[in-house]
Formats: sequence, C-alpha cells, structure tokens
Amino acid sequence: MIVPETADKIKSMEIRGAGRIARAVAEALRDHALSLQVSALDVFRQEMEQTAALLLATRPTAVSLPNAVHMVMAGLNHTKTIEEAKAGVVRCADEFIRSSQHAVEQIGQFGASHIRDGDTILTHCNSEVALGCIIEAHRQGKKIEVFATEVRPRNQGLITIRTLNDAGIKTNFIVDSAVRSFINDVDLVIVGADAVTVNGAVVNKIGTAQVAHSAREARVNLMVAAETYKFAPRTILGEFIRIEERAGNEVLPDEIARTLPYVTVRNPAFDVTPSEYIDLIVTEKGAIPPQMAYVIIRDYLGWGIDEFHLAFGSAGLNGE
Ligand code: RI2
Repeated sequence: MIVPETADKIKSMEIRGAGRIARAVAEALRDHALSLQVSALDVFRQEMEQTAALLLATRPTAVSLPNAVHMVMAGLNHTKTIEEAKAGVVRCADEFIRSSQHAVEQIGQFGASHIRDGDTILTHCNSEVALGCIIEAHRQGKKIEVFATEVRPRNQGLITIRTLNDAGIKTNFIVDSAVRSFINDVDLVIVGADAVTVNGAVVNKIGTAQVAHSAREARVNLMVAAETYKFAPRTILGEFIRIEERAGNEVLPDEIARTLPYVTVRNPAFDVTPSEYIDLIVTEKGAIPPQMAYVIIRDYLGWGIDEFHLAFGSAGLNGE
C-alpha cells in the first residue's frame, strides 16, 4: 500500500486497532523500500526515515506503531548497499507481520484457557486479541455469553457485535453508561490494549478505566489481551503515554456546535487503567500479572534499564 494512503487511513481510523495499525505500517514501510529508486545508500536511509516519521505522526497513543517501526527499521542496521538495505527492511517487515499474526493466535489460545464454561464476559471497544480469546473459548465448546459496549463516539462496538454474531456467540449490546447496571451479571472483563506501561497500567479505548472501576467494585476479574509489542519501552524512564484527543465533531456535529459558542467538546480517545485494577495481562509469551510488565519490555523488546542508559545517558530521556 502507498505510504500517504496508509497514513490517511490510520488517521481517519479506516485502519484501526493497535495490532492492525502496526501491521499496516510494517507493510507500508516494506512496500516503500521496494519501490524506492535511489542511487545512494544515504539517500535510501533518509527516505526511509522520513517515511517512518510520517507514519509515526498519524496516531500518538498506540505504542505498537513505534515498536513496529523500530523493528522494521532495524533491517537497515549494518547494511552496506541499497540491495542489502532493501532486503533487510523486507525481511524485518515480513517477520514482524508474521510474528504479530502468530501472537494474535497464541493469545487467543492462552486467553481462552482463562474463560470458564458458562462464563458471561464483558468487553469494551473492538480488540482483535480480546475477541480472539472469546471466540476461541466458544470454539472449544464453552457456553459463553457476552456484554459488548457501544463505544462512543466512534461506535467500534458495532464491529464487535457483528464479529460475535458471525461467530454465533450470544451477545448483549449495551450503551457505555450501562456497564455498572450489568456488571453483577458478568464473570470476567476482557479488553485489549493500545499501550502497557512499565508499571503495568493499561492505556485503552476511552471508558476502559470506568469499566475497570466497576469491575473492581463488583469483584469481577479483568483480563487484558496484549501482544508484547504493545508494551512501551520508553515508560521505563518515566515517559508518559500521550493520550490522543480527537476532533470534537466526532461527538457533536459542527452544525450544533456552531450554535453553542460557550461549549467545547473534549474527545480523548483513550484512558489509563492502573495496574491495581488489572488481574492478568495475556501476551503471546504467556499470562503475567501487570506488575511484571518490565520483564516483557526487557526480555522480549530488548530494552532493559541498562540499554536505556547506554542509549540516552544516565540522565535518561529527560537528558535527551
Ligand atoms: P487490537 C483500539 O484502538 C482499541 O482501544 C482496542 O482495545 C485497541 O486498539 C487494541 O486493539 P482504536 O484504534 O490491537 O480503535 O487488540 O482507537 O485489535
């Protein structure tokens, strides 16, 4: 796919979901590398870096995007010719896409094992991996029922209920504000993640923190399904995840907003659920308590505290 087209589709959320965004970006970088006609390696690198920057600027929160870019661009390392550099990018992009698809399947298997026969599950937003767990449990013959939220303002709940319906899973569709009313009917909450910080907090679609709060109050377990590339290395040294705030007209049409000069629409796309509200994070490497997020970042993304100090000096990111 052509890079500007991919970037536009990510911005407009035609391509959405943290995992899908990451794979689309890997694909765009690979195709761009293959199509580049330049005569010097330096120019090739520069072109690739500009393209990576353009893709990185599309949406700020899902850390799968910078992680995917980092993994694909690693293909440029130690290359001496344009051919080697192209081959490196293609190899790393293909490897990322393959391992991402494998991770989604693996999490479905692991996550399904935490769902019991007869469970009622609540999910919020539309997460490929969270739904993977639910659908796999159903496939294994477990009798389950789902509550799915609407997910204002973009209504991604509609994608969720269609997928669940197509899988033949009994589903209740509720507005976001009805979660508290139904939480006592729920045995397990399963959500996805756009980012997991080193202290085990989970950044996910706006409303997740309220769902988690209701679940904690009602003593209902909350499981997060997240591939390792959704863990955020730069949080090791205290960097915050930037929460995307989208246009007000996703919430209130412009023609109404124009009549309300004193009203400002605030439209954050994500919120942060603290680790105390999360019982389990299921990754493709296995399930962990949220407090073990550092181990994933160090062992599977290769960013321990020492690597950070080597890269940025002992003052860390603030000393950049
Ligand atoms: P998967 C989505 O964000 C949702 O917040 C969802 O929970 C998360 O990404 C993870 O999605 P958006 O792109 O990678 O809809 O599990 O804003 O599909």
